[in-house]
Amino acid sequence: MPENIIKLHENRLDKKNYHKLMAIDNPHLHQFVAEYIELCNPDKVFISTDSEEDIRYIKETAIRNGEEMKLAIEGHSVHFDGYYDQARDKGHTKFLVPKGVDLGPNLNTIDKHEGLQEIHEIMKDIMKGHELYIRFFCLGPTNSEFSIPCVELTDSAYVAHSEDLLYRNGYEEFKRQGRSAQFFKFVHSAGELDERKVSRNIDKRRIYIDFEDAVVYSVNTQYGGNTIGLKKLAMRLAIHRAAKEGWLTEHMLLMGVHGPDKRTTYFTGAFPSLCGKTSTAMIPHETIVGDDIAYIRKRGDKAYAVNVESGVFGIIMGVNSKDDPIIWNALNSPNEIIFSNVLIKEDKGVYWIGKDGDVPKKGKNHSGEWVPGKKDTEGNEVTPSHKNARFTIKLSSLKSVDFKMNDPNGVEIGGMIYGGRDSDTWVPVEEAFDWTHGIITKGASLESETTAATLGKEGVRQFNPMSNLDFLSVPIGRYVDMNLKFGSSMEKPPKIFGVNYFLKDRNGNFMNERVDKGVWLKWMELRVYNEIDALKTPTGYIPMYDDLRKIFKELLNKIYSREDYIKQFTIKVPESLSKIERIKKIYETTVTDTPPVLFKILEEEKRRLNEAGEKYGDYITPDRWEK
Ligand code: SPV
Ligand code: MN
Repeated sequence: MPENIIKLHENRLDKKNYHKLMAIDNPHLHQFVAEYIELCNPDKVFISTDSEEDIRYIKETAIRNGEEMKLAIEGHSVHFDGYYDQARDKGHTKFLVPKGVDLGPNLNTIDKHEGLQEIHEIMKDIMKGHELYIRFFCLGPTNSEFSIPCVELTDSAYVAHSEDLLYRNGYEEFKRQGRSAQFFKFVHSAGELDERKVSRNIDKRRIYIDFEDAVVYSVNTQYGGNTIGLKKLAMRLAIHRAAKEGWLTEHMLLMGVHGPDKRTTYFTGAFPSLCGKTSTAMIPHETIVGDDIAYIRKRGDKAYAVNVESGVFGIIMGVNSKDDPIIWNALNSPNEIIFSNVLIKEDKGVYWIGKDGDVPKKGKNHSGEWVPGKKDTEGNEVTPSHKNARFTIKLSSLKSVDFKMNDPNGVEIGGMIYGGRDSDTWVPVEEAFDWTHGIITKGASLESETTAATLGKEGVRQFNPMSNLDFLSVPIGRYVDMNLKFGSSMEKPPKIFGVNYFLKDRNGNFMNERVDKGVWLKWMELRVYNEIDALKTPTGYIPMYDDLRKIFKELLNKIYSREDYIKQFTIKVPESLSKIERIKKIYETTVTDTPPVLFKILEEEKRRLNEAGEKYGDYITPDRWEK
């Protein structure tokens, strides 16, 4: 290792921290760390091992420096992000693209040289007056073909603490892998803080991703989705790596659905943010492996998946004791939890939109002191908690955690689910004809109405292939092709399903209750083994009424009427055709490398819909398909 790097570490780190860093035999790591200590210029550097003592130090520092505040229940704390720093900033999240590389027109990019220059300028001395925390983690279970070691440099104890709840420790893994570690690197600074301890220079908020060197930079922001490097930032690096190596990185939950005779069938599920992914993964009666990101690999003729994370950064809005009893119990017990952007009451309890009980008369939230009716400077009403307010918790705090959650082999996947926020087109659950049909008409055709998880207007229908658009680091066509290839080389790939929890009637009311998704899961589980029959429609296989009635009764003790079934499972020919046209147009015009089979499959679907429409009319009730 060059002398100057050793010297720098000797100068900048105290003895104890120096030894902790040097215990990892990886000159590339030492050099990287040295570079950013020099550039960001923190007052102090803390190297965290996997020891309880080091982890406790970070946790306590977050409280001591005011980034988190203790709450009434043991282990609970709260963190606030700035009023305008409440969601992922898509506009300022960009890929640093080397000359000659083209990611297509849908991804946000900046020339690598120019971007690095800009971000390095912003980072100069940015940690002055701050302590830098350096942490090591492992994405995926340790000691597994899925493992990816990561190092995070951050001057936010809140970010470092969050990562402790969300990821598996990796200091020992770094020591084990030594010089052979192919690791991801993250540098984050919250930048200058104001008196409320929130990032002051939001205008200089930047999140730049260098997939070539596997580095992500994030500055002048605190919101987890912009700063927790191992989450969506690492995901972009992993998609790039997966594309090169022939596996998949997906924005997917991973869960065990429990079938007859103690059978467990594992499903992945892709849903855009705020569309029911976490609450599906934590549904009563089933077990959770993960709620957000999955790595999927083929072994023999089977597909296996792991949860990249070991905790949940989940949306809290709407969590209540009836619909989400598992999350509810965890959130009301003495666990280690960070609440972000909720309302703190005088008694140091918390409130969020949709929680059981009355809205408090006052409290403190991301806008400061809060009372009902409060308006912000633009005249918009300030809700008690932000719609994108979150809870951060270890999966091991949930009673439904699946026993294979840390299995280095992953779990074998039986089915893959795609679902978006769709008020008028898809039926509540439908099985694709086969892998190619599923990837194209369910995954690659996914659309969803926008939500508060990203900055900008809500309720606008947007194209979001595999719910992964925000995180893609390869051109869309190539990504769709990777998905097609993954399953088409398998004799019996996982089955693919489309679900829609958000179907509305003519009056704009939801047609289903939130708990109904449990029924769709049980139906899909049985379909993986073809244990029940289904009706063939132009868009896929839909359930038979008697099967659903039985599952509704057994699972929810609910009478499911034929009338409801008919309304929910009516195939809407005009809406389905418009959707195909919208999707086709996107793949024809804005995607530059669409695999030709996509157009063929969409044309076939269009022909089936037209033929059925001529025969049965625009709105085709399920009894038409009955044999
Ligand atoms: C999402 O928005 O999809 C999340 C949270 O899971 S974030 O980390 O913001 O991506
Ligand atoms: Mn997500």
